[in-house]
Amino acid sequence: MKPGLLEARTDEERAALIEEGRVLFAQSCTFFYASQKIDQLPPVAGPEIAFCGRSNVGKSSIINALTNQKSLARVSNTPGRTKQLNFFNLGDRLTIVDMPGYGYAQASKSVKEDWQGLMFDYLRGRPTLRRVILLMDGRIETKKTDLQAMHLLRDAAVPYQVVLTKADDVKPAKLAARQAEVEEVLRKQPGAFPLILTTSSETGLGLDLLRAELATLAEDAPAA
Ligand SMILES: Nc1nc2c(ncn2[C@@H]2O[C@H](COP(=O)(O)OP(=O)(O)OP(=O)(O)O)[C@@H](O)[C@H]2O)c(=O)[nH]1
Ligand SMILES: [Mg+2]
Repeated sequence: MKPGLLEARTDEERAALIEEGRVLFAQSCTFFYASQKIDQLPPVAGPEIAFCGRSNVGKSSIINALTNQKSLARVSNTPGRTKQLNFFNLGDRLTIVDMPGYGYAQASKSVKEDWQGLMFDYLRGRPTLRRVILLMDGRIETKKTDLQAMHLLRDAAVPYQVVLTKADDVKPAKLAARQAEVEEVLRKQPGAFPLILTTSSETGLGLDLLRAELATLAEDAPAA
């Protein structure tokens, strides 16, 4: 893994990382696989990252926003929109996975168990998975299902990073309190990456930093 934002010592180093992120995400990004079952995953290829989080937290939206594409991943007001693991290829340098959301109250018990099973099998069995981006809503407090996801990630030994979403829809003071709350939660969670990013897919806030961080996990650009 290459040094990321936490290791950047100067403004120049930080700017260089942001530029790498911009260049990576300016590549074309295409959907290439949907899997409903764990024995139907696409073959393991290059480095992979996955977006996970509660239903409706904004996983599909942030994939669209990061890649500057309006309808690459399907977004919906109805929670539970994404029902499979959807795989996207970003410039042959990074595979991005959109995961189904958890914590959807109306889901049946069997659907919830299927989700947990699929997610855990995927997380454990994917050697190229570099990091999971665990999205948490910037407007509401940490839920029990978020803690369960953290435990699943810990048990699967997959490094994960928390990213807060929907920052445009919350007052700054409340957002700051939410951030402090998440920091406190993560202090007790081994395996969480120490940098929390705050984002909005509506305004683009924080997306340059997330692109920069993800670029450190991608395959190097081919030599020109
Ligand atoms: N205000 C605001 N709304 C957002 C933002 N990101 C997503 N939304 C809205 O939140 C809703 C859910 O977004 P999705 O991207 O479909 O959420 P998801 O996590 O993929 O949901 P599932 O696939 O059901 O698990 C949609 O109505 C989006 O428009 C954001 O940054 N700000
Ligand atoms: Mg979705």
